[in-house]
Amino acid sequence: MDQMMTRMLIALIALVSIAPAAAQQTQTAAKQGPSVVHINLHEWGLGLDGRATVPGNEAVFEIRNTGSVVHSFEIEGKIDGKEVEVVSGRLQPGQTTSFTLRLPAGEYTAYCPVGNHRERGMLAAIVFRGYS
Ligand SMILES: [Cu+2]
Repeated sequence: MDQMMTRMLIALIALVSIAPAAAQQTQTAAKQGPSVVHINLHEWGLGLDGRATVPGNEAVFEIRNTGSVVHSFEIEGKIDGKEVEVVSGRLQPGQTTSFTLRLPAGEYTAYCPVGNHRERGMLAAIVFRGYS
């Protein structure tokens, strides 16, 4: 076996032995406790790039107002046809808050309910996948 072949073989063995361990680790991590979703309220966005995915049913929303005006964080959606909503309350610039939500799998809408901030871009979809 030439040197090149030996090196490729070693690399291949390394890949095969690492891959199952990494997959297992990810699965374990996903099933341990809630996910953390960082919300960065600012003019004009939530810091989520328009969308966030929660792998399970539970998420801790860590919310910070990094903007220069008052903002708030609201998440709403439908559970069994009923409208539900959770609101953080108004946050001054620099203020933080957090809450934990346990929700059925589905797509929810997050936005800032202050003034016309939602229309200006402080809006994102939050998808709870639920473990399946
Ligand atoms: Cu706002």
